[in-house]
Amino acid sequence: MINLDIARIFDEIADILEVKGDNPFRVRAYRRAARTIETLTQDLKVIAERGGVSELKKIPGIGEGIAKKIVEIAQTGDCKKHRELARELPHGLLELLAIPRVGPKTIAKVHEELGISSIEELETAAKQHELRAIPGLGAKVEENILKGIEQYRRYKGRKLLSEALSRAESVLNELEKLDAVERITIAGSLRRMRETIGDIDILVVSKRPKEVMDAFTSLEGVEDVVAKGDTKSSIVLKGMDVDLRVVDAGSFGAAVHYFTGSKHHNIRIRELGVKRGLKINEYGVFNADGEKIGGENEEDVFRSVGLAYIPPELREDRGEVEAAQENRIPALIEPGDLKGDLHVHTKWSDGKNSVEEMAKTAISMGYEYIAVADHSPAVGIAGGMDEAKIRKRQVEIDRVNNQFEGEFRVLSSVEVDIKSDTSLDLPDDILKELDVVVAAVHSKFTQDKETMTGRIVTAMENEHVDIIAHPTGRLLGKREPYEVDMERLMEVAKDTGTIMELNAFPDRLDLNDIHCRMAKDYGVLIAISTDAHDAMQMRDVMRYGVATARRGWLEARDVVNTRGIEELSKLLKG
Ligand code: DGT
Ligand code: CA
Ligand code: CA
Repeated sequence: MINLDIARIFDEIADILEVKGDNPFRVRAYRRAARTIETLTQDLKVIAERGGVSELKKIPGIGEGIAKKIVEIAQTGDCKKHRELARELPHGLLELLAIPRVGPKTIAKVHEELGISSIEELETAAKQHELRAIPGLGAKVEENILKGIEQYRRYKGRKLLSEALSRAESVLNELEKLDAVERITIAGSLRRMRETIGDIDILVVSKRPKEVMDAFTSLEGVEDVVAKGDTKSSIVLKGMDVDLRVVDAGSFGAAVHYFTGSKHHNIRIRELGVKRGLKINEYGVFNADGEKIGGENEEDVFRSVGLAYIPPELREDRGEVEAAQENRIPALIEPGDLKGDLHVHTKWSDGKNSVEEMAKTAISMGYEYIAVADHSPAVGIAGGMDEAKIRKRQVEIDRVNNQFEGEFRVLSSVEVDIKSDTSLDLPDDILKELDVVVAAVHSKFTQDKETMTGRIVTAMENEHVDIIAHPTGRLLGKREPYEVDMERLMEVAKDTGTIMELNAFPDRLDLNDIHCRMAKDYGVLIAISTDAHDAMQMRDVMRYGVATARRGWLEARDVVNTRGIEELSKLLKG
């Protein structure tokens, strides 16, 4: 799919235009298009070839100018406007744009006033307090820049799970076509479904490795061939590192286990082997006489050390080895267990689809219900709903519910803002009329830990608030979580019967895996919700939420939206 590349180009155009102080509406149009394109399920290249500009323009958020650029990129692989803009921008500024917490305007200023055009220069200037001399920038900005640089370096080179997974799946699609490929699988952190991925690891069984390597290193989108051999090759594919290893059929399971990792998990397994006089490595399981006693299948490895099978998502040395010894590996939740989505947006706030369109897609996914949780007014950007708007929306919800009577239910909900003074953005007498109330923090992320914890606790104590959405507010690679006492939140959630959300959006995954497991320990229920702003997102992003839930050891019963509508209603507050 060409979609992610196009999104990347549009994001860069927006960044550059912003540094140049271009019209903010134009900047926003590119950003909006990028966000839409990222989550489209259909290949833009296919659409462009089939229907050209006119069909592209039917996609929400894509106008004439952007549609033309999509056609251009689909045909030539490149965008002239993007190239020209990048050329106009001093070298190095593009990388500065990737630093979180540092906006294009600040970058324009430091470049103009101090000639800064690299991360190192910016870091030195901030440390030596040279930035505060520039009007509009102060000590706080310097501090933020240093934090942002630290964050940037931490994430540098790591990609979101969603991006890595779609890249890896397209590589698998191509290589599976080869006769020379007998077996193929994803390994590494991607098989464990970590939230960010350093590089993609792929394993293949083949008797003709050269053919496989030739195909691999000449895939469409290869930017660099870092290494090429008979057993291992590494490429850079559209900005992502990909390793491919060819192994013998008899070693496949052992290799898959080894290269799935994690490293810490592997070490534990190897130690268990040593205790039994076995040697376990990527080639197989060997006894004291050096005879191979297993390795064709991954199960061989676990069986040889007396363990039940451990799903990849658990292999982090976080107690899974002990659990497998005692036969208490959880029956992890699966996508098919879900019966609904408790946090989606519609046209009534900042979503792109109508209530009916969302309902139809949900029905096609086999769901029994969705909660339409449009924003409350305080979240200004999102066209929030006041009381009158909520009542108007209810008429439409009632109509759709009549239409799908008995088959499907649209629950009326809001994503009500928890304001910085701890009050909710809608009064109780409106909240009590709704089926589901989702509450979330959208502002003043910098409050201290105690204040922020109190703010969320107050919301949980409200008798109408059912779910706390994206409870830490993080955006992977862009915004750190705000300070909050998670243990305290879990205690209060348990006491008040409040559900915690696992937001499935790829750059949120919030709660994260560790917090999910904590919720389970506290007996707090989780809602895996997409926060989708259109119907396609609702379908596409749920898998990342389920993956994160699995990494958090969750079973179907720990997740509230595995319940049918009747049982769900009992778990919601009044
Ligand atoms: P990443 O790529 O940073 O997201 O994380 P991984 O886990 O994919 O790490 P990677 O690609 O360096 O290596 C893939 C797997 O290979 C890793 O999960 C476990 C295994 N592995 C790599 N190096 C070692 C090692 O030194 N010892 C052991 N036991 N296993 C290793
Ligand atoms: Ca890897
Ligand atoms: Ca690797």
